[in-house]
Amino acid sequence: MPLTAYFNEIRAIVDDAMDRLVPPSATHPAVLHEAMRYSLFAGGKRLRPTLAMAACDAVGGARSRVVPFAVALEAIHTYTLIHDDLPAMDNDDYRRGLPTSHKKFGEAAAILAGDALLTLAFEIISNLRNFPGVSPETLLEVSRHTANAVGSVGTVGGQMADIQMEGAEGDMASLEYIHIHKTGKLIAASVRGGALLGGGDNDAVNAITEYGKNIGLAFQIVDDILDIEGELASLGKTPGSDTRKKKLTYPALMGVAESRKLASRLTDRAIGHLAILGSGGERLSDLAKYVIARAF
Ligand code: GRG
Repeated sequence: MPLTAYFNEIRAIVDDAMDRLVPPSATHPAVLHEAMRYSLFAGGKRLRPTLAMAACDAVGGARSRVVPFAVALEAIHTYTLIHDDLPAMDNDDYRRGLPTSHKKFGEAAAILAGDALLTLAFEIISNLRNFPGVSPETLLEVSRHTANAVGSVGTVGGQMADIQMEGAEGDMASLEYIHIHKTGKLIAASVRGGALLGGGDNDAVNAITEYGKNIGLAFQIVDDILDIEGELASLGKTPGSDTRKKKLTYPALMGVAESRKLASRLTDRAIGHLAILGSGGERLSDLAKYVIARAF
């Protein structure tokens, strides 16, 4: 099956589960639930859910064991985007081709929609009934690891460092810290969680985690490049915002050509970690290639 068809298949499964697991728009207070659903269903790529499902596929796990986790990942990712777009952070007007949450619903509702999505994600992950065939120990470990990946030593820490470094001189170590934490950790947690829930053994889970760390960083480097070279129509957000905000990025530090080479090296390294999975790792390998070739 071509990768686009795979993305579409996963999107349909995840969107259907999301519709069931997220309270309906009319639930009181309606503006909050409308805002949560507005951003969730605004047309994201579903990259993290797809990676989690592909990791589960790679270890031969039943997909039913990972679908609610995939929904939770998208809820977490969507909360980071809503909060990142706020006036106190990146102050962006467009996301996924639509007005940002605070532009449509106001700042208070946007903050609370983000808070509610993050909380809902862990409500979903910690409900054993959502994960048929998964042991409580495995679920607890996935929950702990995911929380760690998105907290103060993960995504939130990366975002704080990113804000602190705006307009500053910056060096490679700070840049690597920001990108690994802001973006890479959630991507790595997506594949690790998918492999664990799919019942992968230690070697497979560790190999897939290393794969995730490498594509996580490659993904953010490509995002930096797209901010320079991308088009508004395909990105769904205004390009050039990193430069305007004097963000510390790979192209700013090493130029676009070297950044591309680095993303490519990281992708090769990621694919190298899949060797122990044999043909089971092919889909993850295709996804790694997609990460560096993507245009949005
Ligand atoms: C607010 C705690 C907090 C964290 C924000 C992820 C993040 C940290 C900020 C988003 C800013 C940004 C553009 C980061 C680059 C990487 C990234 C997460 C891009 C968007 O992810 P995609 O391309 O988006 O998967 P879609 O819309 O397709 O889901």
